[in-house]
Amino acid sequence: MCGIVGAVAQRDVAEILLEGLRRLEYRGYDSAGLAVVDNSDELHRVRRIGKVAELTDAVSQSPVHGGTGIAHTRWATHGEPSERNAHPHVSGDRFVVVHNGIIENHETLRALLQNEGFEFTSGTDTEVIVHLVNHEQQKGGTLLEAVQRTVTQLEGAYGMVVMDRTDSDRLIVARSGSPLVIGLGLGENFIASDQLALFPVTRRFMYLEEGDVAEVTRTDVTILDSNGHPVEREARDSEIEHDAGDKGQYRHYMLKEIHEQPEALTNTLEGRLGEHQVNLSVLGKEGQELLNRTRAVQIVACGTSYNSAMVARYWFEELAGIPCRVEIASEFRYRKFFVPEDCLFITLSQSGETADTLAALKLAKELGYMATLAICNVPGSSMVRESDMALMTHAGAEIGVASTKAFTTQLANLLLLVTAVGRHTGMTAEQEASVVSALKALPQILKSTLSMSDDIEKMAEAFADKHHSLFLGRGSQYPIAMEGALKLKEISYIHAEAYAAGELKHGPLALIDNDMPVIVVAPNNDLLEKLKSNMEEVRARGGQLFVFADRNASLKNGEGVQVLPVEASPEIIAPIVYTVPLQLLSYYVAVIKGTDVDQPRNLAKSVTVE
Ligand code: HGA
Repeated sequence: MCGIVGAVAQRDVAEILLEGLRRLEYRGYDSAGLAVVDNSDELHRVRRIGKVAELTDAVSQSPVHGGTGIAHTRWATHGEPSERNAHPHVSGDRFVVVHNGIIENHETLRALLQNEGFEFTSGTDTEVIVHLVNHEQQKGGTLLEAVQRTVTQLEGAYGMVVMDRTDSDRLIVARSGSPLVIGLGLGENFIASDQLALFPVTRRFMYLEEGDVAEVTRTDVTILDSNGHPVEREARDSEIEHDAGDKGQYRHYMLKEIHEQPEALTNTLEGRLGEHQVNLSVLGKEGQELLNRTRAVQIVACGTSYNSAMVARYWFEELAGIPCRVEIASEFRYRKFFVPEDCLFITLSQSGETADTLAALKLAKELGYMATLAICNVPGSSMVRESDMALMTHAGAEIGVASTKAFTTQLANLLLLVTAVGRHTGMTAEQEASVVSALKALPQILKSTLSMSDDIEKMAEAFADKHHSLFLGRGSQYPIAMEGALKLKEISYIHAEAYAAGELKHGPLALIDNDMPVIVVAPNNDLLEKLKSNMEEVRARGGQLFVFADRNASLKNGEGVQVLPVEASPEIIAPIVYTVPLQLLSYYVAVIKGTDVDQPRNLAKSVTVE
């Protein structure tokens, strides 16, 4: 969330900053701004409400020149989206700050600073930082020292960059709870909240650790750890193979990413499937030994990742026969937890920077779980670095705010993991071989499933004027119904609820009328007959059913029932397969409704605030 870009260079940096913001825009897009210091030490700040395009227009109308600058695209947490609240914030026409995170003690600090005579011009928590830096600098010393003293007074989370108009040879950066990377160039250096922002200028990065404060000049990077001691942070070439690029033939990133799933799944499974066995040697010998020892699992995640964890719960208990608990990260981090013996703690996150999940991971390490494992899409992310082991999803950069390929690749990795654990807890070699063969077939099945696209586009028309909807599933398809409902809410703004189909009669049936579409995921499994009864309950009350059913399930269109046949698939991978039509449905409903599919209102990607 919130994108930060900074540059210290000899050349003009405004274009680099704007391009960086465009690349980060999916993380926050209610307003944007930049500030650049020119050769005469003049500060030029431009801020605009709305998207980065508004800022780009403003800069192209009155260009800004200068080799040192910082920029930000905002997802408001404190203070409404407006020009006055857009970053960068300035103090005394000299100090300039962009910030990602939340300063929790901002009210106390604001009162203190106002007493000292500082005038606030925004409603943000961020503005306290810049006045505090100003206040500390007045006590003397370097800007780096002023920032060090500043951060000791901050409670909450921050990734920040500080610039001094009168000394534009350097930028000071600090991180605690919000990611920042330093991009290394030749005679120029850069900063960003995500390496993606800097790919046009460098592929070499240094990742700051929690509590680090650093000084970045054109030629040097000096880093101090949380105790103020100088530290070296390794410089690494980015492992992200290809740039997210553009949307290609697709109208939206989301549609592109939905269609990339067969390839993403192929990549995620590459090297991890033997002839009849799962191969997780990527975790190393020690990692595999930890899986041998695992006798219980705790998964913590948020949003879409939580839904994939919920599918894994069915898998762990059914296939591996071990207890699996799943908890929303923002709940886990604030409640007391019982830690079973030999319990593996798993976090799931596309970005690896999800603030609540990271906090839960830290807590888990203190609580004494046997080991921690992250399933994540971004190499080098905080979650990957802070976990004992990581399984990368290799889905490629996901730009659409509504997660698609990150979800299905997480599921595939979870199934690999269930199998690698399960073979030590009672799963037979035949069961393992059938998981392996199902996973091998998966990319091709997904390809066939994508060919439902045109039919789903037609089906979507029935949703354009609806305000509410219900999604139903049973067993491991219940979390898929949850994910379908989440997708529809996120991008079409239609209220959607998911229920385990057996729950209908305990309340939600009261909502059914012909204005409430009911979407059902109906693979051909043991629960199909039960599900058919649940559908009858809806039909008998005038509900409109839209059913995604296995083409062999002999479900037919009829009065109030529209059936879309789905490619047959082995039951174990059916949750992954049925996700795809639900993604397409929410996509086409959103397109018909004319919403901003890739950047839906009020949301942002990579939730780095609590
Ligand atoms: N709290 C700051 C920054 C918000 C943020 O980091 N969002 O992801 C603000 O509201 O401006």
